[in-house]
This record gives sequence, C-alpha cells and structure tokens, in this order.
Amino acid sequence: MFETTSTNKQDMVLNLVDLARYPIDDLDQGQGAEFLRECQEHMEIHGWCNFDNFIPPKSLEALATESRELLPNAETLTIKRNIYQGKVDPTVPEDDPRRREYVHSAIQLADDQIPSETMIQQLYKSDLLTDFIRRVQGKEQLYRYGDEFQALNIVALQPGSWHGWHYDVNECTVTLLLQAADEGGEFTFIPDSRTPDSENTEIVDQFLSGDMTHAKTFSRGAGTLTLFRGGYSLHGVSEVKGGQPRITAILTYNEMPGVVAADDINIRIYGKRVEQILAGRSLS
Ligand SMILES: O=C(O)CCC(=O)C(=O)O
Ligand SMILES: [Fe+2]
Repeated sequence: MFETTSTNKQDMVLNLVDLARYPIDDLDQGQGAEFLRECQEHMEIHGWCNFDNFIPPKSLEALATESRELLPNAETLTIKRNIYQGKVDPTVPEDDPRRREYVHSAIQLADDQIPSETMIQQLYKSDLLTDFIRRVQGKEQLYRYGDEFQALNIVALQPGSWHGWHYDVNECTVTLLLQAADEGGEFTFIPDSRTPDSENTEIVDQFLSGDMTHAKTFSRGAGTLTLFRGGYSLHGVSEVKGGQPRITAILTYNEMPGVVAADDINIRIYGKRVEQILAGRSLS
C-alpha cells in the first residue's frame, strides 16, 4: 500500500504515475519540457491526448481495487438527456437527431461519496496533475471543479450498458480508465465538433445517425489517461460487452475557481440522494 499519512504527505502523482515515461513532475526542463511541448502540439492539432499506462500495472491494481470496493455504495443512475444536456434549439427541426434524448444507466459515485483519504481522490487533488492538464490544455488558469458532487466521479458501466452521446457541461474533462471492458466500451468522440460559436452540424448529424466516419476511437487499456475538450467534442462510450464492468474515473476542471453546478442539474444527474441532501440544507 502507498503511504498517505499526514506525516508523509506527498503529491499522489509521485506515488502512482509512470514518471519515467510521463515526467509530469518536471515539465520545465529537458525531457519533461520536450514531453510537454509534444502534448501541447498534439492537443492543438488533434484535440485530444491519450496516455496509455499513465498509471502502470503495479499502482493501477491498488487504485482499481479501491474503486471496486467503493462501488457497492454507489447508486445506479439512469441518465436521460439530449446531447447538449439542456434546452434544444427551437430552430432545429422536430425530427432532427440533435433533439433526441439518449438514455443510459451507470453505477456512479459522486465526489462526496469518494473519501478524501482515497488514492483516487488524492490523485485528483494533485497540483502536479492539475498543472500538467492546465498546460496541455493551454489555459492560463485551471482549477479542479468546485462542485461537491461533480468534481470527481467514478462510473461503472455494466455489460449491456453504454454512455449516451453528449457534450460535457464543462470544457475540460479528463478520464482515467481503471478497469477496461472485456470487449466494447470504447470511448468514441468527434474531436472539436463545435466551437463556442458554432457546431459542425453535418458531421454531428452523420454521427448521430450511426455513421462513424468522423468519429475517433482508440483502444484504451486500464491505466490510460485521456484529455480532450469534452465541452466541444461530442462523445460517449459504446456498449460494454463481456463479463466485467468498465470502470472509469472522471476528473473535471474549470477555468474559474469555486464554480458549482445548479441544484436542479445535480438533482437531475444524481437523483433522490442529492435531492434529499439539498432539501435538508434549505430547511436548516
Ligand atoms: O467514461 C468515459 O470514458 C467518458 C465518460 C463521460 O463522457 C462523462 O462522464 O462525461
Ligand atoms: Fe462526458
């Protein structure tokens, strides 16, 4: 097990990440600076970066076991939403696939269900990791999302489940695959399918009608860290097949500090449990 007591508290990146291959603890000189430059260039050109074995097998096992042990406390959420996770543009025709609601089920731990002493929570809280992501995403400032439910989530998709197509509400989401599906469960996306001002509707419509020509997918083994612009890249996960769930940690970031989601959005995502927490607060 890894030492996480307060007397020996160090950035969890130093315990878990393959720093020989991904020197994110030393990005200002030599190999680290070269690595950062390559990542920035890749992000700029392709709109994503994929780091396989970012968490190498010896530390992944502990991290995956931790999540498997926490997941029995999670609820199964049924999430129904259109790709924008909000109101549909009224100018879009009635039969447009962009109006459709996509439904999926996931076993999901919200941030407040992931104790602060867990390795995954400490990895998320790592300033080295946040700063690496900030620099690859080319941001002046980047903060871990301030929302008490959404900041870090662990999501398990059971065989037969998928993750419906959507844009994230946040621009910047990072995923860490903790347990791969035996088959299927592929992260699938259209890099930069929209900008703050417009959307490539032709490609999006094609994708939603099942034509995957412009979709990007890559095989990701457990331990892979993926950066992309989730708020601007339509994405989801194909159906999980085989005998075991696909487990992923979702790490969210924001350019502004302390941003939180609206209560109704959190109730829509997390259901009754969060509704009760919020109702209890408004009474006191
Ligand atoms: O599990 C994944 O790879 C992606 C999940 C996702 O898109 C999300 O939680 O918003
Ligand atoms: Fe997403």
